[in-house]
Parts: sequence; structure tokens; C-alpha cells
Amino acid sequence: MGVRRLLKKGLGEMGFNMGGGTINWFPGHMAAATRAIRDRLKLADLVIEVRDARIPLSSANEDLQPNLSGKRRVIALNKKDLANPNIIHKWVHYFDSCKQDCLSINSHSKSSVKKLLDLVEFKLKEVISREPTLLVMVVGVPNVGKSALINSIHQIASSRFPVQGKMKRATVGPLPGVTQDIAGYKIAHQPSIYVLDTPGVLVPSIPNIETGLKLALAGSVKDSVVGEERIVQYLLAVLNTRSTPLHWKRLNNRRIEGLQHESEDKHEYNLKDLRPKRRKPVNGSDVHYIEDLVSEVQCTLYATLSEFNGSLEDESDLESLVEQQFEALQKALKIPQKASEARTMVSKKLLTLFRTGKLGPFILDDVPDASDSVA
Ligand SMILES: Nc1nc2c(ncn2[C@@H]2O[C@H](COP(=O)(O)OP(=O)(O)OP(=O)(O)O)[C@@H](O)[C@H]2O)c(=O)[nH]1
Ligand SMILES: [Mg+2]
Repeated sequence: MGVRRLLKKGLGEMGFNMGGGTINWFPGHMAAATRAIRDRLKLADLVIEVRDARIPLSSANEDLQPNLSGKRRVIALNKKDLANPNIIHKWVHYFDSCKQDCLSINSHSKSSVKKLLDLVEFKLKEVISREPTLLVMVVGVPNVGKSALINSIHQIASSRFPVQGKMKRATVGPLPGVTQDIAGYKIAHQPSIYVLDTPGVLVPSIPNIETGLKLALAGSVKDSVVGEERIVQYLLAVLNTRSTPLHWKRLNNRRIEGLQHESEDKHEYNLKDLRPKRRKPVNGSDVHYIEDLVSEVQCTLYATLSEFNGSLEDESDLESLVEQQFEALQKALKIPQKASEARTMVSKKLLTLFRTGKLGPFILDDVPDASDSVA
């Protein structure tokens, strides 16, 4: 298959990503939640649409776009700490070119959330001067960090506007579907400003399998819906076609050299004083375990890709490379050969490493051409 055909087909639509039966992306409760969000949107003075910075277009809920585009809206590309810093500004620029306010943020960083609040305040300036009560809604697909963002906003606001009694906190969690009900948080007084947290909602049917796989990889869909193995097949296909593992050799060489230097330092010189001091890990053994795991995975994927003599543009070649990588990872991670769940275990480990940014920062969507400007 030629490059053009492969690109046209997309990695998600390739044969080995298609097995495993039909996928029901839409849990029952999302229909009611979507209706409730639509109703409340009519009353909102401003919407913060949270998207995942790793998938700025795939994490848009297309069905809500008509309801959102007519409102004062800020798109917050959250989890920017997990997104490629060399590309994220291109996305902000892309949204600017669509005349859509957009900021890349990290909900866990106060300074980042403060910038978002400044923009929100600026956009609400005129309403603030005339309305006694304002409503800001936070919407987005599951697990993009809406509740985490609300907690940070609430915390920043409470230093300006002290709350009486215990501050209400939104529940945050690593799996999608944590927030089940719409809930309001008061963040200002005179005028009163309320921020509404909403349940994450997807569209009833995802028209493009690759969009679905990207959402699954980012954690917006429960792993059991797609299956860990299928998500990891997609991840490996992305990494291989981008030649990412080839760049990991350099990282691991440095690590190996670093380890050698460290042992030399201990025995003879005190050169370590010249190097920047590393922060002492909270739990040293955990940190080393994760570093080793990352290194093991990176070296395995580097070795399999560099020894691969097929064509990455050929679907069946790519499929057999991914298959080899599963087997090599199983060995490298010392998962017993006979374990029936071995592939699921390999997949789970890889997903955790990817989602925590340990395999590096990524952006899975491609910035559209300037002529194709739909935010
Ligand atoms: N690395 C990183 N993790 C984040 C960030 N914001 C949120 N998270 C994590 O992402 C996960 C999901 O956060 P939530 O705030 O529960 O997401 P949500 O959008 O409210 O999810 P639902 O209620 O299921 O729709 C949690 O583990 C958060 O700690 C961020 O900026 N960077
Ligand atoms: Mg939530």
C-alpha cells in the first residue's frame, strides 16, 4: 500500500485495528446528560470548552458544537504538560485563525489557570457590569480535566472571595465518567459568579474509528469499551509510523552514560557536585522502577523498529511489526509466556506509561490546513 493510500485510510482504520466487534461508545446516561447540558447552556454567559491538548480536534464533542459556537466561548486545551510543547502553539495559532479564543493550560498549575481566568474575566467584562448573577459552564468529553480545572478555579477564587465553612470540591478521578451530575460552585460575589461542572459527554456515534481510538488512548472512553489491546495496537502503529522509537536510542544512551558516570563518581572523584542536584524522590524505589520500565519499553521498541526490514507503509508489514513488539515487550517486561492475560498486561503497562507522559509528550491530531478552518 502506498503512503497516500495509507494516509487516506488512516491508522485507525487498518485491518488489525478493526477486530474485536462493534464498539458502543455511548453509555446510556450520556443522552440524558447531553440534554441537561444543552438546557443549561441556554442560560450560560460563557462556556469554557475543555479539550485534551493531545487531541485538540478529536476531543471536540461535535454534536454540542452548534450550541457552543453561538456563545461566548473559550477553548481550554488542557493537559498541556502531556502535549508536545513544540507543536501546541501551532494549535493555539490555528484556533486564533478561526477567531476562536483558545489557551493551552495545565489544570494543576495555578499560574496557568490564572491566565484562563483573566481571559474569562475579560470576555465577561461587559456582562459583569450589568448582571447581578453570572453563569460560566465547563463542558467537554469525559476525563479531559473539567472537574480538576473547576477545583483550581475555585481555589484561586476563594483567595479573593473567602468562602464560609468548608469549600466544596468537585470529585476528580483518573477514569472517565467520574462526574455524573451538573453541580455549581460559587466563585465570586457582587456580581455572583457560578461555575458549573458537567458530566463528560461523547457523541452517540463516533463516525471515524481513528477519532475513537484517539479518545480511547487519551482516556476519554473506558478501556473495556475498545479493549486495551486494540488501543495499544493503535498506539504502536502511531509510534512506528512517526519513527518515535528511533529517537529513544539517544535518550537511553544518555541514561546509560549517566549511570556509568555516577558509578565512577562514587569511586574516585567528586564530580557529582558539579552536576545539578536532583530532587530527592519521595519514594526512591518507585521512581527507579518506573525509570527502568520506561527504559525497557523504549529500548525494546527501538530494537524491534530498527531491525524491521518491512515497509511501514504496508499494512500487513506494520501489523507484523506490532505483533513482534507485543511479544518482545512481554519478554522484556518479564510477563510469563503462558499468562493468558499477557497481552492485556503488556497493554495496560503501555497505556499507563503513555497516559502519564512517561513515553514523552504527544499530539495525536494534525493541525488542519489554514483553508480548512472549523474550530
Ligand atoms: N497531567 C495532567 N493531568 C490532569 C490535568 N487536568 C486533570 N488531570 C487529570 O485527569 C484526570 C481526569 O480529571 P477530571 O477532572 O476528573 O476529568 P473530568 O473532565 O472532570 O472527567 P469526567 O467527570 O469523567 O467527565 C484526573 O486524573 C486528573 O488528575 C492536567 O492538566 N494535566
Ligand atoms: Mg468531572
